[in-house]
Amino acid sequence: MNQSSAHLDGIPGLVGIDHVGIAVENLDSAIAFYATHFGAVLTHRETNSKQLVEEAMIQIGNSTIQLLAATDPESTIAKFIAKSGVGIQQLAYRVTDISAAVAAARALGMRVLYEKEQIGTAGAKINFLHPKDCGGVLVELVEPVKK
Ligand code: MC0
Repeated sequence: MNQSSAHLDGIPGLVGIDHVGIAVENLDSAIAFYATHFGAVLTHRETNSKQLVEEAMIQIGNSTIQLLAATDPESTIAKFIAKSGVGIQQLAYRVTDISAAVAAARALGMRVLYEKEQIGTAGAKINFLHPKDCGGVLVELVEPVKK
C-alpha cells in the first residue's frame, strides 16, 4: 500500500472490536465483581511478563472485556492507575494482518508504540497506537492466532 491510498482507505483489515481493556487494582476482585454484577464468564487468564500485566478475558454476552492488573510498579497499568485511576485503558481492534495495519498507521502519521509486533493474549500478535494520535484513546491492534 502506498502512502496516498493509506490516507484514503485508513487502516486495512479491521474486523471489529476484539476487546475493551480495563485497568484494575486486583484481578481476582475484578473478576468477582464482573461476575456478580454483569454475569461475566472468565474465559482466559494469563500473565504477560513482557507487558508486566496479569490479565483475564471475560465474556459478557457476545462481547469480550480484558481486565488488566499490574505485576510491577513499572507496568503501564500501574502508571495509568496512578495518573487516571482504574477504568478503561485501551480499545483493541482485531485486524486480519497486523503488518499491513501497522504499515498503514505509520503512513497515516500515527505513532506506533512498538517497532516490532509484540505477543499478547493467547499468543496474538499485537501493537499499539499512541492515544494522542487516536483522539485520546489508546488503541491496540490484535491479530489473533489463526485456528
Ligand atoms: C497515557 N495517556 C493515555 C493513556 N496512557 N491516554 C489515554 N489512554 C491511555 N491508556 C496519556 C497521558 O495521560 C498523557 O497525556 C499522554 O497520553 C502521554 O503520556 P506519556 O507520558 O507520553 O506516556 P505514558 O508514560 O503515560 O505511556 C502511555 C503509553 C503507554 C500509551 C505510551 O501506556 C504504552 O506504551 N502503552 C502500550 C502498552 C500497554 O498499554 N500495555 C498494557 C496492556 P497528557 O495530556 O497528560 O500529556 S498489555 C495488553 O493489552 C496485552 C497483554 C494484550 O491485550 O494482549
